Amino acid sequence: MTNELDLNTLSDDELVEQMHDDLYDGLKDEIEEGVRILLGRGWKPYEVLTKSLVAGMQIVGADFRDGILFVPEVLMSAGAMKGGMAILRPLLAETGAPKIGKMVIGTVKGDIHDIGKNLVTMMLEGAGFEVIDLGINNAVEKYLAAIEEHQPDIIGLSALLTTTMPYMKVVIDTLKEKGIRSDYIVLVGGAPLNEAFAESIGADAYCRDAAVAVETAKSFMARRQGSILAREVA
Ligand code: B1M
Repeated sequence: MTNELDLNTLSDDELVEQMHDDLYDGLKDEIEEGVRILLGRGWKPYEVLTKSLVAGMQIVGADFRDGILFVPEVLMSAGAMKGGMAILRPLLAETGAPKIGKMVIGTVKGDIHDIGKNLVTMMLEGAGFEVIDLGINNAVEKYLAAIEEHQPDIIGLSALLTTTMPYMKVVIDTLKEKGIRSDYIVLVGGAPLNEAFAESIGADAYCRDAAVAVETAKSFMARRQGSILAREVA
């Protein structure tokens, strides 16, 4: 029982292992405390995120897949994960650098998974992007309205279900129909996707995880800014 255990007395490795258990058990308070302790011991926010929270969620994911955990339990884990992420978010976003690009991101229609998308948002903000997060279950009209309002450089689409990933094509096809597809970089991500799928629906790139999303967004922005400069010089 975690409430009988002083997390402060654990070594780093023991604490991370305990946090995996606490995430599994959906213990939000304990997860928040664990995050604070690791930060207090000098861990970098990104390390805390990946080693304690993301790794712990992978264990939850495997047991959900195998029918050992069910939706209510996974929701508790997700709530605990979000508690930890809320502490890390401002720390990951702490950068005085000017914004290097703007992204509109959202989970597509029919899909309510948002942990991965939130992580991508946090990491992009930390890398200096301005991110407009549309949340979950977004119909194409929501993306279009946000594009018009915010004029982003990048559109990010997230889907965690094999049944919702085809909706990404609906979004991209609509951009094509409106003649605005080439105005934006479209990045897609989510556990069931792969590069071949991204290519088949006409996305610019598939991002395996949040770190890849940051690298991909940066490299597309560099290319985009390069071509804008080239146009101005010509
Ligand atoms: Co859901 N669920 N779920 N679920 N759930 C999965 C996805 C599933 C694989 C579980 C399983 O069976 N193993 C399975 C999908 C199977 C399939 O489609 N083939 C599944 C199912 C079936 C369902 C329901 C249908 C269950 C039911 O009701 N019977 C239901 C669907 C509801 C709906 O959406 N309409 C459902 C519900 C839920 C909960 C609500 C309980 C909860 C979501 C809570 C929340 O998000 N707020 C939940 C969870 C938590 C999961 C698992 C366990 C974990 C997902 C997660 O958060 N992973 C998941 C199993 C799994 O993926 N192993 C599962 C951690 C996260 C950090 O990783 O999301 O992959 P991920 O994000 C990564 C990358 O993918 C990438 O970067 C992220 C960070 O590194 N990325 C992007 C993601 N989006 C990106 C966007 C980008 C770039 C990169 O844009 C540029």
